[in-house]
Amino acid sequence: MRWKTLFVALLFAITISLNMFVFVQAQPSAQKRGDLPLGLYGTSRGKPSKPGKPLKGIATGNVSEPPPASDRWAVIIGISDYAGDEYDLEFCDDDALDFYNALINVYGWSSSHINLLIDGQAKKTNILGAIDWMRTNEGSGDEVVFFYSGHGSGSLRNADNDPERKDECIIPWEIESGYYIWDGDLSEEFSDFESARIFFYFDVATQVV
Ligand SMILES: [Ca+2]
Ligand SMILES: [Ca+2]
Ligand SMILES: [Ca+2]
Repeated sequence: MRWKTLFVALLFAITISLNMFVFVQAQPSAQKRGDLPLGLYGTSRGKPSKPGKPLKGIATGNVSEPPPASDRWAVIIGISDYAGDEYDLEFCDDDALDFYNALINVYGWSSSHINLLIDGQAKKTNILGAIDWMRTNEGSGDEVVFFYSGHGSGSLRNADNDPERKDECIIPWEIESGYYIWDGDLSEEFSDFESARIFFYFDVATQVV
């Protein structure tokens, strides 16, 4: 099995392996304007995580220096306005835009290396297409970032046919269950990336199915 080190951050940055996706779950009411995870290079503005026993599969520590901007690629997704009126959220689009602007203005990223999907742009096919775009461009020494702010869900029905009993998903703009992207799907999507430096950020308002 091929292992790579992945990094997830909400209020802190943690590292996980490809088949140990961790979804940080936040209620919509907890999503506040400006509550932006900036832990990419160890500069989180949020509370530090509590000391204690690390979660299984989680690595901790500082991340090495990033490659030059020409070798960094990102997909940033923020969905506040879902299809219909029932499941709309607040601030997920703002958080994605803040993150996009922070990468460019604070960390010197190139806008041409960032695929930004907001609200109706974040249909399932577009999200998967953006991952394909990143896979086509990235190389072994590159840095890859996947940022998602929106609805998520979980299932005990082995929704993705991976060995986990409990599975989690992100929910594209369509909101319907047939469009969910499960952790096993994401693991598969990223399994053949060459980069060993992949950051995942999930700021997820959880639903239960
Ligand atoms: Ca809507
Ligand atoms: Ca499973
Ligand atoms: Ca799974």
